[in-house]
Amino acid sequence: MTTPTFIQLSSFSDLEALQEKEAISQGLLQEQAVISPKYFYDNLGSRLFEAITALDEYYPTRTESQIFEAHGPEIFGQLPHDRPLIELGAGSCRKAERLLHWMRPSRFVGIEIAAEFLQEGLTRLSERFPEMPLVGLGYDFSRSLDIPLSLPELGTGPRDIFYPGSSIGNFDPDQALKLTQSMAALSQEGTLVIGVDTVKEIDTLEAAYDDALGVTAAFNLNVLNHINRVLMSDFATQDWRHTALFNEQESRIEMHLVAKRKTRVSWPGGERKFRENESILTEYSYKWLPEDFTELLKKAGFSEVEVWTDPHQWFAVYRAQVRNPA
Ligand code: AVJ
Repeated sequence: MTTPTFIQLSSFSDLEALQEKEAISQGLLQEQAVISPKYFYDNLGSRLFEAITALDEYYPTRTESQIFEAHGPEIFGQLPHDRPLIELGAGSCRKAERLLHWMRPSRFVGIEIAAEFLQEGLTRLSERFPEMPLVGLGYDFSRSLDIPLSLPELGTGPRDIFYPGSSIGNFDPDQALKLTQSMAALSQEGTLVIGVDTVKEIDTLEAAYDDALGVTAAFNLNVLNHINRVLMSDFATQDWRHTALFNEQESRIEMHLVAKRKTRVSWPGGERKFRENESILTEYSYKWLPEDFTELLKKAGFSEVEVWTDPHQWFAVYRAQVRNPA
């Protein structure tokens, strides 16, 4: 059995650690306070997210799996077997586990910000697929969308890229264009398979982000615990409540933490007072009409865009090639 190779790319220098705290504190001091959604994914947060994906209300993961189950061989079966497959935001590698039944890449590379979580997933994967070379990269690609192309562990091109789960929803349309452009560069004329949530009934959308058990509320509130550890701040989770609303104009879910009462939060070098009902924006989750996302992929340099969806059109999976300059 091959042991997974693991590389931590974001091993912070002291300067970077300082810049990170500075960025968080700037976010908290804006008129509309913000915390980046990447801070959801500490170890507990990653587990809470897994729990979210098991909720009745949270249709995206389940629906995407249905699409893969129904069309997996068609989507992945024709991909050449001699290429590396790179998954962005591989998490616990559960999707990769399914996918490796339909295709045999020359190696599997998982990139994930929650490094510990990824390592666990890769270990499980190595038991199921002992012959497959496995690489884990602990890397936060929200810091820089320019993934280091020349890294030997990524293998040589063309490479196939897998970005499921509508993780691209955290990026606004401009950022999403830049990200898909850097995916085109990373793939070096390979194939991209990407899962993206669609626009649908408001009630369905809002229930998915505000479930009856309160798992999403816990996931949202837990960001404060993570920030407390990174920034040494003194957020008290009991002073905050979760909200999630669909902004139709912008086609995105907006998640906030709302102050239940007047509160003051302090950290070394700063403080912020919040009025009752003042909020912190923690996440945007954009929803895309298939025709608009197809357009975005074409703008980013992809061609031959194909789309698969479920009977309700609640989720969409796109496969696209990087256009070969004739
Ligand atoms: C991981 C960004 C795809 O937007 O649906 C789930 C995160 N937030 N519930 C999403 C999330 C609240 C999720 N993504």
